[in-house]
Amino acid sequence: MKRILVTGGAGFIGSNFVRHLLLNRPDYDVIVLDKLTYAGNLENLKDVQDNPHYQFVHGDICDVNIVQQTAEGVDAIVNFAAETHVDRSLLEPGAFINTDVYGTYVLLEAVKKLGIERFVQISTDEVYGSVEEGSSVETDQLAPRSPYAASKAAADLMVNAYRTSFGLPTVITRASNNFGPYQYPEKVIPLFVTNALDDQPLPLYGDGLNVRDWLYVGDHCEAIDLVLHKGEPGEVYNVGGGNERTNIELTGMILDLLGKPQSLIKHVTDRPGHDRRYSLNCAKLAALGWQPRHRFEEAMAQTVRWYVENEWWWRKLKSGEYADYYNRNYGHRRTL
Ligand code: NAD
Ligand code: TDX
Repeated sequence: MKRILVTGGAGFIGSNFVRHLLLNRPDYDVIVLDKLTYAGNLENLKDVQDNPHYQFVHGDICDVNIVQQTAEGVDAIVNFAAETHVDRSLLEPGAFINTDVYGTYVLLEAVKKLGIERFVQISTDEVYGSVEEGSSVETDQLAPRSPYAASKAAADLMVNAYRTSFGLPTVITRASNNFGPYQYPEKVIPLFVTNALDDQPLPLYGDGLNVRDWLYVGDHCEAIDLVLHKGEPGEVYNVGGGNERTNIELTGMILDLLGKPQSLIKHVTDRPGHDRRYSLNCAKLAALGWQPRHRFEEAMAQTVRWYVENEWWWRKLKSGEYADYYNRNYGHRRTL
């Protein structure tokens, strides 16, 4: 494999993965196809823009022509492109169905038509639904509960259908909550870090006892690299960090790392349909040779420091469209 198309490569995980590939696979050519939605940002890739092995194409994965043109001659596609924020999927689900479902179908058609060797679909633990006890295995039934999760689950089913019907060389990864540098400040960690830096309240949904499993983005990139090269066609691989924390624990940790008071926490009206817990069994990926290498406390300290030191990156994102979204999502919430 030499030429990799990374769709959605200007977003949070995609840009970290592009950097990972250029560093660890220096003979590869990496092409990014990205629509540059509110979440896509070329500044995420500023440090690699002059790398001769990197190329950026501005375009939509729902656009058949641009996808076919860009995918011509590539050995693999890794698809990160998606609408990704659960709260936005409650406000405007349409974009999620377009990009996450229809866009994935357009990519699968390109894989079929062009005979591309490998298609990796980046999916999520949210497709399993809320897991009150135990941990999800790859064969569990999908039970998505938000429009975002339902769109991602539909995409997973379409990927598997193309595998079954046409023998396409597909693999799916289902990761838990990622954290690290370049995450758009609507997601809980960068949102709470940047609010706290400005001494603004941290809007914690409900009782704050919902559990997420935190995965450092660098560990996720290593898992995707492994699955891209060694994953069995047709298989699904869970990718979890093994760091299950309640949101209130996570919030307390952020405030401690920043030396800010716990009084910044404001319990507000819960997210409708808020999944209580996600938990992944990752034995299948471990058997392929992957383990997360970063300790949660250290990776969190490093991540919080990154936002402290890179205000140039996030400050300008928190105005304009963001301010309007913030008002729509948080303006009506009551303090509990
Ligand atoms: P993100 O929102 O930061 O980035 C998404 C990127 O996709 C942006 O660059 C955006 O411009 C691009 N994009 C959106 N619609 C597009 C379209 N129609 N055509 C081309 N590009 C388009 O997302 P992220 O957090 O980096 O997530 C990447 C992938 O990983 C997603 O598929 C998501 O479902 C999955 N995932 C994310 C997490 C997480 O914790 N962030 C966990 C598990 C899985
Ligand atoms: O303001 C907030 N207050 C709050 O309490 C926000 C934004 C979130 N939360 C809670 C909700 C969740 O329990 O924090 C937890 C994490 O929320 P998000 O950062 O919105 O992530 P989540 O909904 O868990 O989904 C994320 O992980 C799985 C990503 O956004 C998805 O793209 C990924 O698939």
